[in-house]
Amino acid sequence: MAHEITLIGAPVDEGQSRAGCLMGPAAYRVAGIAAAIRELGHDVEDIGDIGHGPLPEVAAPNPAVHHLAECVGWTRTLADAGRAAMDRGRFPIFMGGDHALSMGSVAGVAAYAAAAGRPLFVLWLDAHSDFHTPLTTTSGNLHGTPVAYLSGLPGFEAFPDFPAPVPPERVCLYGIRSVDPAEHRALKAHGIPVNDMRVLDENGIVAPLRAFLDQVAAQNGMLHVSLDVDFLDPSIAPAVGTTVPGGTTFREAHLVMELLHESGLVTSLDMVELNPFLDERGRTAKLMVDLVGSLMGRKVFDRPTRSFG
Ligand code: B3U
Ligand code: MN
Ligand code: MN
Repeated sequence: MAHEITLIGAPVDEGQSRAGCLMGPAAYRVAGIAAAIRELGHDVEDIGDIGHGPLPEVAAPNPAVHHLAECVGWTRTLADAGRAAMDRGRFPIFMGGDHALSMGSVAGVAAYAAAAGRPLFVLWLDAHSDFHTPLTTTSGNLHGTPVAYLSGLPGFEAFPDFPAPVPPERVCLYGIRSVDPAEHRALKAHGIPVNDMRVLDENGIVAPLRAFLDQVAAQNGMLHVSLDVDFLDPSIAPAVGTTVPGGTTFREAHLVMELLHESGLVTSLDMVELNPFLDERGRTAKLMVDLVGSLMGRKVFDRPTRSFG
């Protein structure tokens, strides 16, 4: 199926403490993201980079939290941009930018899904669970909080109310290998299944994902995919501020993307945490673009595929 893709540049750098993610959208353009998707038969428009808009007056609920006003601003503008793209029947790709951008991207997609009367599912491809709240974070980096925000947890009073919080059984954390103690407690209390590397090593990279995709298909759901660069092993994707060893291999990552394509279920995508300042001759940006190619249908050989649902 041909998609109508809208590239949304989201140069968010305020959700963490290492400057450079703001160069992400430019790096993806230089790596040829639009042409790579167009080559696969999809329509592509690039609406350029958006900003965080006017800064609201907000008080941080915890002194460690920094750039709260900017992150709230980004959440508003990205939610509006995502919703607007989907209202036009398009498939938004949010080119980050750090992972704080997903508070906005998922809020926009969730607002659209609620209006369309369809359940939203979220696949979080990440080394981290990103399940802090502004109350529990000790680093103060809000890129560690979007899963808690989209789950409707308290502590996000400075942010717009999340439209229709995503229930735990519709969230799939995948590739996880770094969870802070407060996140661990909150994940257990809230009941979000955690596909950490223990689960993926034992079951393989395919089976747990298929099980989740079967759920999405059975409920005629929409599926937002949030791809953090650190889902990948740092040896193949060095351009990220928070490297965690033991990530997915080149082949596993492509297989995940191919499976997602085959499912036909994905309706929006984030590409987050690329820090081009830390890259080696653009290899991480190129790999991320290649992975999007697999998600959009690039394959070595065409063969009948298994259906979902
Ligand atoms: N959980 C830690 C580390 C972290 C989360 N996301 C990233 N790093 N990229 C924190 O700071 O919240
Ligand atoms: Mn993340
Ligand atoms: Mn991460």
